Amino acid sequence: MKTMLSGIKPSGQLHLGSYIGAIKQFVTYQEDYHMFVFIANLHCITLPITPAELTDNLRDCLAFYLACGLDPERSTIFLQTDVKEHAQLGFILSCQTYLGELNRMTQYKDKAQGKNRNDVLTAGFYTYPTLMAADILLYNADYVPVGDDQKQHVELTRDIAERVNKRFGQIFSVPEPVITKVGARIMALDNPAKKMSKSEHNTKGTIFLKDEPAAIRKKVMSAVTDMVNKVSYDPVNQPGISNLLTIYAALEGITPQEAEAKFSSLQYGAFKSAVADRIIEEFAPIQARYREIVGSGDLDRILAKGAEKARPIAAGTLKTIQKAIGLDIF
Ligand code: AQP
Repeated sequence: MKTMLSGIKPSGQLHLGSYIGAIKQFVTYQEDYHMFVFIANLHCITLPITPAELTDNLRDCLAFYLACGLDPERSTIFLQTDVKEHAQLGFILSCQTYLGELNRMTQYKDKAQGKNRNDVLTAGFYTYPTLMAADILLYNADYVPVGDDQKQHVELTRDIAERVNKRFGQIFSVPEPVITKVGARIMALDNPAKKMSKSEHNTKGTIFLKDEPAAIRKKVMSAVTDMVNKVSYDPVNQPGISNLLTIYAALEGITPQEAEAKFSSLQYGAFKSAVADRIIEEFAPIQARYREIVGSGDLDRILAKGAEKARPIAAGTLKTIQKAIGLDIF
């Protein structure tokens, strides 16, 4: 069975984009792959976050993984810091990565244009792609399901793996990104030119997994559209409507074109209402399970079990590379 690995950085509340672009995929893939799903807590501290918020987010992330259908008996679900090898391999790989490569990372370039960047952006934020490479390579993952924005990081991981293998012998599997066909980039409802994001402070554009039905309906009904007045899938000229079609299609397991055929005769108001209904229907059982799970004592036990399964694999890979590069005496 091939190995797949992915994770989420719970730097804020999880949202519809995290669900469609990540968690929903993980749940499907656990049927056919040896699946590792982790909570990327180290990645959360690359940008400012309060300790209380971070702790809450970690618990929520795990509870939502389970509520959405990740099965700890089938998948290895763990917290990144419970496996110390992530940070250790991250440092080793940062010594195999060139500054030019990190400078080219789009997420860094975007943030590096901001005001006061020298006092805001940390060394950890700059080198986080090498930590992400370690996350993946520790488990010799064959495939890494990611949303559109993370593809570049998996490509850097491949380059680092190939470089290490060339220099020190065959150590790492070279992973391939897996990008979902529908919903790899869910856009903000209030600005379809921007990705739906946890760190976006304007919450009108983001549907959170925790949102009540009334809030979901309000956000969808006020989603930015256009003056064309025809429901059609045309991301260039009708980005708002196309985003809503993509959301509906991803939840329904159909193509945006099939969704368009279903709604093309409707006015925007009726179409938006159908999309809101579909999201509310999808979230209802997830939110009910989340409420049961989040207060239960099961979360600790599940993380402990996941770390127990992940640690020996990670330790084996770290030992191999340490030996290969001459860090170990025995
Ligand atoms: N809007 C999205 N559409 C589709 N996929 C998405 N993902 C995130 N947002 C969308 C995918 O979810 C996985 C986990 O992402 P992450 O939470 O670890 O990091 P991120 O991409 O940086 O997510 P955010 O919400 O945009 O967080 P902030 O605002 O903190 O940067 C990834 O595979 C991602 O592509």
